[in-house]
Amino acid sequence: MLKPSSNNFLALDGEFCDIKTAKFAVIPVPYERTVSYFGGTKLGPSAILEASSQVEFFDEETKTETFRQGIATFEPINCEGSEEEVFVRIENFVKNYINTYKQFPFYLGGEHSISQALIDPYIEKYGKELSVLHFDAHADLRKSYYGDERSHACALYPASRKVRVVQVGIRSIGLEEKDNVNTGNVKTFLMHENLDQKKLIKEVLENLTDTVYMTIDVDGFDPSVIPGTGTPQPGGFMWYDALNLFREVVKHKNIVAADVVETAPMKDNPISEFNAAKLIYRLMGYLTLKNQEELK
Ligand SMILES: [Mn+2]
Repeated sequence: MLKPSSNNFLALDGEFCDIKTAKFAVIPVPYERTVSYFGGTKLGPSAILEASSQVEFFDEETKTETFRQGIATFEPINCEGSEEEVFVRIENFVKNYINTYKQFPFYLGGEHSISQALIDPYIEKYGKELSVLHFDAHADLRKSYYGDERSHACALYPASRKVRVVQVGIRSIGLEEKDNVNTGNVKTFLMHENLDQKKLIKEVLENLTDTVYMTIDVDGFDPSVIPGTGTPQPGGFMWYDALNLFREVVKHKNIVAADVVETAPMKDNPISEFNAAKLIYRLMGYLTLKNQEELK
């Protein structure tokens, strides 16, 4: 279950993807069950890994060769079986991972519902010290959707009952979840009300606790940045605005894990998976500079 993969992030091999020395781990979770619009998110992790072979080793913004920190890629978590079985399997994997490995993990989806199983073990570990930065077009705060509490439309509901959830990029809310927005543990920054990026970043930092799990639904980006996704929405984050936000969050908070979900590869157009791979590598760059106390 935990053996290193052959389809490695950045196509690394040898010492740079050795699990014993790596600073980062990439863990594919190719789960797709409850998509309501475009399918294909189960192909997201493998497409991101393949596209990552085209990302330059030298990162032009952080001016680092982050891969030298070591990036271990895991075999995909087995997502075959009943919903219940798969969720238990993912959760057990994460619990085991937390107890066994020190590498910062990037979990690759797959549809967003997996975040329920990914986040829970971190809540168990950190309790109310943990907050979740939720980057998404959708609030994902329905208690259930078409009778399913593990729908992608419910991804953040369970976490929001337990810990602080700070939502950014939100521009689609269902009537049945509107009362779950901006109440209790949930702070929701609606996209159209928060176009002043400096102000938004300041308020996001104020609303997060010091220990943060980041869940990044790629539809938080504008579809011109990442068009290949399960349920696209217009008017999302542009590339540099999102990076500015993520850089400041990494700089000021202790990030414990991240997931990047909902990439659905398009035929003959690899831009979505390539941009997701570049985003992950950039985040690794920020985390590396932060560890070296050089993040500006
Ligand atoms: Mn979404």
